[in-house]
Amino acid sequence: HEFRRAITRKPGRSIVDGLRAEDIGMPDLGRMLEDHAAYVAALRSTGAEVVELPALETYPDSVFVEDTMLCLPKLAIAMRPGAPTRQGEVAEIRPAIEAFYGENIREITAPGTIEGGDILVTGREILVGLSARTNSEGVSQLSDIVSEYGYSLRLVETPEGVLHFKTDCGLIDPETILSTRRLAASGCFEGYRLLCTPDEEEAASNCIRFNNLVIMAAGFPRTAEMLDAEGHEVVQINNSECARLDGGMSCLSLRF
Ligand code: CIR
Repeated sequence: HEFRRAITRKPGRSIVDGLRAEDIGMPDLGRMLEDHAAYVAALRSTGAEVVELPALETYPDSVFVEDTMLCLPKLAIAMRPGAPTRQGEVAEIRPAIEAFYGENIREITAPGTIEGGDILVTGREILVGLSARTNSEGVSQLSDIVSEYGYSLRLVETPEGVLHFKTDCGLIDPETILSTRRLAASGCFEGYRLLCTPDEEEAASNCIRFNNLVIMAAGFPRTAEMLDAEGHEVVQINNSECARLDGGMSCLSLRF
């Protein structure tokens, strides 16, 4: 599957107010901007068009655009974030989505909640993890929408204490998934080719396949080596600042 475009949003000064499960220090905007630029450059290097939206100070977590929309080839679905401080991000990104999808946009409505970080689209189905941000009403609305387009959706569990389903996994190719051992242990990837992150490198699992590249967070040499040995062209991007806000490689873009 070829991605022709991606949408990102620059981080702003308000990132210091971003949500986080645990305080491991304040994110530094200068460093985050540098990392963000490297990420955008990696996406662009594949020949894709990348739309970079301006920073949105009203929404501290708005750099994590993935949570606001699900972009499938024929339609986009506006999410309804479970984090109340993030719900307004959806209206803000909508015009950028309309520019590509026109009328082909559907939406999740109250009391449903769902965030893109809980959704993994593989070569054969859509996996959605229930989490503190994604409830069963949100999943059932999404299931109704995508089934009209011939997709099958499967409900899975996000490990306890983990923000999103995809915090712990990423798609390497249509049939291969990189996952933490704790998530794989749930059995949710049965039937797929599974690669597991080595101990202490769990945070590397939230990687993305984008055209010819696998883009992963820097600082996980054994995972990088494993992917390299599998024949992938691996790009490593510093993720220290986003990690302070529980964000990773997938959250930073919408890819379609
Ligand atoms: C949040 O808690 O919503 C943000 N600080 C991090 C969102 C990360 N998004 C993602 O994994 N898709």
